[in-house]
Amino acid sequence: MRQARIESSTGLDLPTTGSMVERARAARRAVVFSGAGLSKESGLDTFRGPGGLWERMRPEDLATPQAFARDPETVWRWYAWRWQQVAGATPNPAHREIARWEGRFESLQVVTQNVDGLHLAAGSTGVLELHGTIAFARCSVCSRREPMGEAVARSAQEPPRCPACSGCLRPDVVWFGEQLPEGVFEAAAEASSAAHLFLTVGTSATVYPAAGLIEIAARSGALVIEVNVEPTPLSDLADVRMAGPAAEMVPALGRWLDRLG
Ligand code: BJW
Ligand code: ZN
Repeated sequence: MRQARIESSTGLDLPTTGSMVERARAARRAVVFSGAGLSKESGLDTFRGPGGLWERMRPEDLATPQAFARDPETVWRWYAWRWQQVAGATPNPAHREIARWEGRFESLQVVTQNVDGLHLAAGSTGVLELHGTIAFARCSVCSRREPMGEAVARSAQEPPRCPACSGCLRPDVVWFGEQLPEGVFEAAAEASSAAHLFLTVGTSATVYPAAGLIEIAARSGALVIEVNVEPTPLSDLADVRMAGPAAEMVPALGRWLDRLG
């Protein structure tokens, strides 16, 4: 296993010479892999850790198909509440910096576990949303989609019915035990195996298969950079670890890359 070779807690003390610097300078293909911590400074809660959503609620009661079958009202109310938080949130400096990188690399693939749409709102294009999106509801029977705002306006207390088949609407997200949207993980894995630079930001790296992308990138020889306020189980795979909030560290990383030319 590779050791973390560069540690930074300010983003200002990254080196300007050495082999890592040369790899960063030469990087043409980049992947950004993000999790809930990226949107923390946009005012959205993470799942795990202090103050996280799972401190107050059990995932198995809310984010599984079994929970929805057992108690659709509770699950729908929770997602209606989450939707309202997301609808009021705006991208933070980290989302905006990542969007700016599209002009810096020959190819930049954003892969997110987040359902909040903030990468898209910041201007990133071609974003791969591994765990779906809270912007839409979908029929649990016929899969017809409808904007979540409209579904919640029809009912925030219990799942509204599908106009086409009367099935229960559910959020268009991926729950535990469900398959990821077809082809999305495969595209993310392909980009990760071809990446020269792989930034993992704001994820606890505990949910699979998503977290496996970090392993794929490291195994394929990418320069792996981790931005997180805490170490993760996959921190040892990172060549560069930036310990701090994404909204500060990602712009600092961008300034470092700019200085390298
Ligand atoms: C900051 C910060 C700041 C804070 N700045 N950083 C292999 C091994 C073991 C289990 C499995 C396995 N493969 C599959 C599984 C099962 C399961 C799984 O992974 N379980 C593990 C938990 C053990 N996976 C699945 O079920 C997946 N499906 C699947 O595998 O299908 C295949 C299959 C199906 C059926 C039969 C057979 C095969 C689906 C996973 C779906 C995950 N869904 C959720 C909910 C989405 C909807 C919603 O939003 O409600 O996705 S769960 C939740 O976790 C959400 C997230 O996307 C995901 C990851 O969380 P994330 O983003 O990492 O957030 P946190 O909160 O965990 O971490 C935040 C981090 O930010 C922390 O590290 C902080 O330190 C940091 N931070 N502030 C920077 N300011
Ligand atoms: Zn339907």
